[in-house]
Amino acid sequence: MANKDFDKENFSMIAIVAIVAIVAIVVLIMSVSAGFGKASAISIGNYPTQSSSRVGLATATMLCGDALVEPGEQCDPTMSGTSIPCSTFSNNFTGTVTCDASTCKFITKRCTGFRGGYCGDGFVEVNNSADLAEQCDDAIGIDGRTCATFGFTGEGTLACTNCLYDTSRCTNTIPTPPKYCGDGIVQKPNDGGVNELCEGWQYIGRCADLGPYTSGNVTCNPEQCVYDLRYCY
Ligand SMILES: [Ca+2]
Ligand SMILES: [Ca+2]
Repeated sequence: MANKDFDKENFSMIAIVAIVAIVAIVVLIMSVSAGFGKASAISIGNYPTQSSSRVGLATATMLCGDALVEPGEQCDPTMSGTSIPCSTFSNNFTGTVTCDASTCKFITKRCTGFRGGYCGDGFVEVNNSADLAEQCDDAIGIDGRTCATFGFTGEGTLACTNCLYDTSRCTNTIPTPPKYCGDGIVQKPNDGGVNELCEGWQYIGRCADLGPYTSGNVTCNPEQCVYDLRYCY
């Protein structure tokens, strides 16, 4: 009888432990699935917290702090020489302005120049009555400035929108990659003026098909990107 009670007690204990374990596993699986469903929130620099999917998009288009001045930005805080004269924005400004690390734009509020007024009054003010640090004035427009003023190397069009320079339509030229023997691409010619016939170690064909030979195989000379006939007989 005592044994039976003991078995019963043991059985109950085992059952409880098993149920608790199953519940724990189910809760764990549910929380992991929920985690996969949601983008994890992360923060980059001074950017507001954003989801990882947004970060992916930002990387593809524009990311402040990646050492590149991309369309929509005016500068990048990681780059040297991002301190520029305030006169870049208006002939009545003096002083220098640095790249704002959170926006990748210049904030002209610390320049010396006109104050007060409003956006569209024909004057560029370092701090207008709406507390906006103007970079340009909509009534004047870009006033001779171009995308190149902000270091863009492509063509594109600079705009003055709501008294701030808008570089979203500026572009950068993409540098042409060097062409050389060993880059895996057959070029005629490459940057060294060589008309490449092949790239890398590879079988080209039978010597007999390419010249006055009876045997042997033609391969590619990977260092010169020409056919290697040394083993043709
Ligand atoms: Ca103004
Ligand atoms: Ca090549």
